[in-house]
Amino acid sequence: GAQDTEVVVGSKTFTEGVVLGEVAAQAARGAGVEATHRREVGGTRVLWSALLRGDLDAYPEYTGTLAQEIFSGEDVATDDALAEALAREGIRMTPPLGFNNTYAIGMAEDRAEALGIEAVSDLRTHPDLRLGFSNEFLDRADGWPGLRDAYGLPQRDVRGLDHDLAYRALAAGDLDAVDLYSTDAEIPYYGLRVLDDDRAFFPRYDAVLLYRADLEDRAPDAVAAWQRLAGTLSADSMAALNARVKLDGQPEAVVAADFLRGSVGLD
Ligand code: PBE
Repeated sequence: GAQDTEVVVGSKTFTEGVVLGEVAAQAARGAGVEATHRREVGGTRVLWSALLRGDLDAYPEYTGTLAQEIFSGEDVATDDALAEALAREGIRMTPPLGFNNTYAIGMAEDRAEALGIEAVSDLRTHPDLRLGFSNEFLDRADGWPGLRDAYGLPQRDVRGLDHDLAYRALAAGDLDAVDLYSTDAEIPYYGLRVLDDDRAFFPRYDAVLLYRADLEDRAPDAVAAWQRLAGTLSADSMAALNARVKLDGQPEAVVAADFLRGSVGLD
């Protein structure tokens, strides 16, 4: 029957992605649908391809990432246009979960203060700064190449690194600026300065769940459970979940279960 199917949820290789993948898998189980979570499958393009192939049935994604990285060059300026572009690929998205996790540029507070840097455009007059970016940010059009062009940034000392290492490199003074994900727990923990994106380069990155349209027949109860997650997470509450994993060392599955119990009344 329709509910005999097993739903396979994937997640990208970063904390929030894994937490949201757990939330999606557990919400499906709560609706009586068997679900597995393949954690940390890779980056955006790997997850997207796996979803199109049917290796995955669902994964957490961000509207700005879809617009800039998956459908770049297409007119997907509104969420409706984006939903239409997805539908042409046999993919659906939930309404936004409720928060924007944007890229941002961050510096250690004392270093930024000493150099008088408050906005991304202030970086133009500091060509010798050492920049470190997560590998995907280094390549994406909505990452370093686009940011550099939009602001006319002169830095040449730019390296790629694992996102988790960026915070330690900032704290140790080995790097001057890195890309942040705005719901990262480390931003308040390290008291980082988030530079003002004064040319409004970054789009919104509203978190959504993507899923294959065929799930509407195969596992309608899972789809209904995911739709109910719309609007249940603010940026602050997402950052708090990320903090429990990254700063307190709690397993993503426990954090996700607590969220579902508290916020959407599932058991
Ligand atoms: N983001 C910030 C990235 C990673 C975190 C949401 C823009 C993304 O997964 O697309």
